[in-house]
Amino acid sequence: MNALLNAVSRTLLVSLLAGVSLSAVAQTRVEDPWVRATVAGQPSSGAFMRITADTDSTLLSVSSPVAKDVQIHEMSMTNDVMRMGPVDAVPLPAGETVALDPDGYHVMLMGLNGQIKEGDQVPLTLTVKNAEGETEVVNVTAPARAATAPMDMAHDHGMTH
Ligand SMILES: [Cu+2]
Repeated sequence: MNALLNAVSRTLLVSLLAGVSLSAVAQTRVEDPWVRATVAGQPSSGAFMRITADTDSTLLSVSSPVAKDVQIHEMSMTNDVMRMGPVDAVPLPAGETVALDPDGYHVMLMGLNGQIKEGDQVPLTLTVKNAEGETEVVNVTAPARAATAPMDMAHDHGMTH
């Protein structure tokens, strides 16, 4: 009887510890990252993903070895005119999934070192600051996909940057 209780409390203790360490590590979750494949000679491309932070956080920057300059841009409509420009940071409210997609915030890969072919695996490094001011570095690998969605075609970075 004693041995059984011991085993039960041990299991509880282990799961509690596991739960604690999990929440301490998994602060910012990045889902479905992808990069738009390019044609030869194309100078820039876009990277897209969904980000969920578990505390009020801020996406400060993104970097990638495939591009000389990586910027975070925001698309917005002002008086029926679509504008796009760099932003300093993207707010990531606690528990809210923020989409970086061709219609809103997106990551611009500028000054590409070479063509990004469909199926390439593109490393991206996100720097996120949480509510306590701690910096977290999130590394993801984004597969390159062909730009077939209509919204991608409408948003031609090569022409506007
Ligand atoms: Cu852009």
